[in-house]
Amino acid sequence: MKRIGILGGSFDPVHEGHVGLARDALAQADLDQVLLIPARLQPFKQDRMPASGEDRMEMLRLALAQDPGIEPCSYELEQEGVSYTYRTLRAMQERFGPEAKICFITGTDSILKLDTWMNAEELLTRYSYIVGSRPGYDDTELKECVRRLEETYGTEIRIIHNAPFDISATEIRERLAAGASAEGLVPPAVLEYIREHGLYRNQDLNARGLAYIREHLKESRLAHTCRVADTAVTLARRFGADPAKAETAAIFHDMAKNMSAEEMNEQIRSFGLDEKYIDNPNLAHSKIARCLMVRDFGITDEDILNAVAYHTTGRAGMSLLEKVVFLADAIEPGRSYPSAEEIRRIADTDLDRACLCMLERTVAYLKKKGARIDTDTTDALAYLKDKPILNEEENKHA
Ligand code: DGI
Ligand code: FE
Ligand code: FE
Repeated sequence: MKRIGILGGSFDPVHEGHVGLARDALAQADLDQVLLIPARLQPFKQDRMPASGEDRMEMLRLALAQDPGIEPCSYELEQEGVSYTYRTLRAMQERFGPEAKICFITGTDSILKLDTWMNAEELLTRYSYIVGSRPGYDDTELKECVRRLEETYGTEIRIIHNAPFDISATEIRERLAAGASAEGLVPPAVLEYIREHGLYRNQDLNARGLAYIREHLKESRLAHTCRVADTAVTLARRFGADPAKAETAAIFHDMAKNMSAEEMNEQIRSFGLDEKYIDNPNLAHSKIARCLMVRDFGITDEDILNAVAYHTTGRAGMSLLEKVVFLADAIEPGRSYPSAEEIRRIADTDLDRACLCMLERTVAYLKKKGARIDTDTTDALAYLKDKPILNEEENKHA
């Protein structure tokens, strides 16, 4: 009978504790294979911005490259909504067939609470469990629990020895955000990936931004913001902008969007912004956001600030990051205006042309509505039109 070990978690990021547990389970519990399954994390339901599913998968691949028999599995990332262990285990049973034994790998704390999980009886009767116990740890409570579960449900539970790993992913993220070393805690290839992609670098700031927008934005606007952040990171990587800056700018870009018109006007006056933004919330929200980012969040990075301030209009001479955020806002997957698909297609290869196409569309739309077109919009349009067509390599360094 094939025995498959399943280890779930956020893996944000995967660390030596996870890898060690998977190795110990493979070596000590007669397993043929171990799968590490990252959970779907709902951004905006959490108090921080998690790394994307693709990044967490990639970090797992890097961490497990030297371990035949241990692999990441994207099953939960591909599902809609919240993940439940019983659903994942059902799916794994289906994948490996009725002859396979699905063995859920867990820590001591989880097994003690297993009978409070959703569909606990199904979990306890159909699957086996592998519990990592630290050497020297007082496991009387664990043994008593194992005995009770075996007696009540006939569950097979194996206790394996697992070297203590005293650091959590939370502490690792905090170290990385503080610029401290996480060497020895995270596999070297994963550390390199984190550094190269700027993961966790702005996490404190992003978490503060997240808390603000969760309080000030409507549900649908939050969802939009989340999609813009994802899209901005993707575009940043595609065109060589800084993905961490793109993500931060995206989180903040619409922070003032749901302010009442009166409050916007008040803010425009108190920040000394141009009077032309009075009674023009479509343009004002970007400018107010910039001021709030400086005053209330201490953000000084001009590129991030400009990416937010010009996300609605663009401007002449706009930077790579400004284009990325402008375009991400325009083509995030929730946008469904007529030319959205066409602009997405252009954005696969050509950042400037995609921005240009979006600006042309906006101008046409505003003309039809009889709305006043801002000079920044017209300037951005003229700028991108006159720009010689750059090839992709040049575009990266423009
Ligand atoms: O805030 P979002 O809805 O995510 O998107 P946005 O900030 O890009 O645009 C908000 C609105 O602003 C949108 O309906 C188009 C409009 N807009 C864009 N450029 C101009 C503009 N409105 C005026 N009046 N003038 C512009 O130049
Ligand atoms: Fe906006
Ligand atoms: Fe937006």
